[in-house]
Amino acid sequence: MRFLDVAKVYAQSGAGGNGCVAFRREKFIEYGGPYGGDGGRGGDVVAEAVENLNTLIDYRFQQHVKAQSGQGGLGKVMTGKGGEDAVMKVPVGTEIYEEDGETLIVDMATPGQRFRLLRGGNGGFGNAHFKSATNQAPSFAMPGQPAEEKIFILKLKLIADAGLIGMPNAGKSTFLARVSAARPKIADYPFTTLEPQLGVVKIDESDFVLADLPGLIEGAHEGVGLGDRFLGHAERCATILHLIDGTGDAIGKTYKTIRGELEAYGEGLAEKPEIVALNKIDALTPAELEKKRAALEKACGRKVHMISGVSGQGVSAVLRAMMRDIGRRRAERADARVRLRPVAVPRTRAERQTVNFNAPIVPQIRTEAPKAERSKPVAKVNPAKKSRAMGLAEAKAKSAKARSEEKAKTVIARPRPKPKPKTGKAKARPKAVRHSAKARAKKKQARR
Ligand SMILES: Nc1nc2c(ncn2[C@@H]2O[C@H](COP(=O)(O)OP(=O)(O)OP(=O)(O)O)[C@@H](O)[C@H]2O)c(=O)[nH]1
Ligand SMILES: [Mg+2]
Repeated sequence: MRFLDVAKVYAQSGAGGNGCVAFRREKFIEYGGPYGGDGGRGGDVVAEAVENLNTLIDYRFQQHVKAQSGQGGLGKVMTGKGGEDAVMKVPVGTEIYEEDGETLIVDMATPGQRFRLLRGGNGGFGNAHFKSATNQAPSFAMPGQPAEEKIFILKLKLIADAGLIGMPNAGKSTFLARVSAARPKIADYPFTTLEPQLGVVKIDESDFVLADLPGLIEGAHEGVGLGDRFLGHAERCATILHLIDGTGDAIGKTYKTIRGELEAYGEGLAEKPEIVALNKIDALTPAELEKKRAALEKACGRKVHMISGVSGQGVSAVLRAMMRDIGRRRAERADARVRLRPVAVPRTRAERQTVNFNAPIVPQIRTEAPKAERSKPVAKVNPAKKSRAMGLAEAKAKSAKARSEEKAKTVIARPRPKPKPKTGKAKARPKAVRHSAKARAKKKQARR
């Protein structure tokens, strides 16, 4: 299948169905009244990101996408059928732009993501909708809303973790074939690779997606060679592996040319983590190797990996360095996802009253003094009065102690009477004595 990363699509949503003008005509039902139904809704145009696609080639052959219109309303107050939505399936990583190609509408970066691009028209109201006390037989209905239409530009930016960049013939495709199961075309002429190739790399129990991008040459940002349009695929990468052909001349200049192209492209590519590797070391003598390494390290100002895509020398160390950058970015994204996770705020009364029985039981930590202690207010004592008060209190305590000792001496504790064992028959309560009126009056007199 051919790779296509830019497509132009003409899309149209469905128009709403017209409302119906109808009157009820039935035997024995006089003044049946208005009976026309509403029109159906037109279908939307929806974009959906799907995982099993990796090119926009479908839109080379199908450039018009049209949703179904709604059916008109019918008699007997029947609403017309709604139109079917038109779903545009796009690969994950597709950006959808306005016709100008610069105003981004949506980035379809997550599998299964759906976005409504055009809204279908609403159906018009039928005449039954307009009946009222003052207009009992309306003979008009509303037309459906018209469809929307627009031109969209789709741009696919591959979701790769790492990108391979370099001059043509630097050995990028050979490297990809070495580290993954991908089988890109390899040949000793420039621009063998004409479109990006993807491969899954496995290293130390982890894996990542590596993209082999077509070669860049001086002036690529002005369209020389294949231009820089494939650099868009490196925009989402966590790291860039910059390969330099060790058998070539002017290593430092080659490095700076590619860096210049990345800077001219912009979009943050020049600021991305970069790993620099001198390739094809199997074809170099040790003296040449040292000379070229020194030249490259001077040009890039950092450590350079020495590798060979053919013999596999130094490849694992490069992959580990790439995995470190990728792992760092993955951790940052995971953090951001946690931070951006919406906090569930109860909105309805029923939600607020819901008890979460799954919540962990946290033991109550008492931070305040117990209630009994709190209830005793601590009286503020004047320091002058304090000694007197203390003296009084001491005297009081002493006298209380002396009294209790005296009591203990004089009072002989009597043993408590043992409770009598209960007999079978309960003791009858004394009956209330009812006094006569004369006796009560006498008692009242006595109280006075
Ligand atoms: N000796 C040697 N030759 C290599 C090595 N890697 C690649 N080559 C050769 O270099 C030539 C170009 O290799 P490719 O992998 O096609 O280079 P590329 O960077 O993909 O080139 P484009 O797709 O044209 O940009 C081929 O003839 C490879 O055999 C290497 O490590 N050692
Ligand atoms: Mg290639």
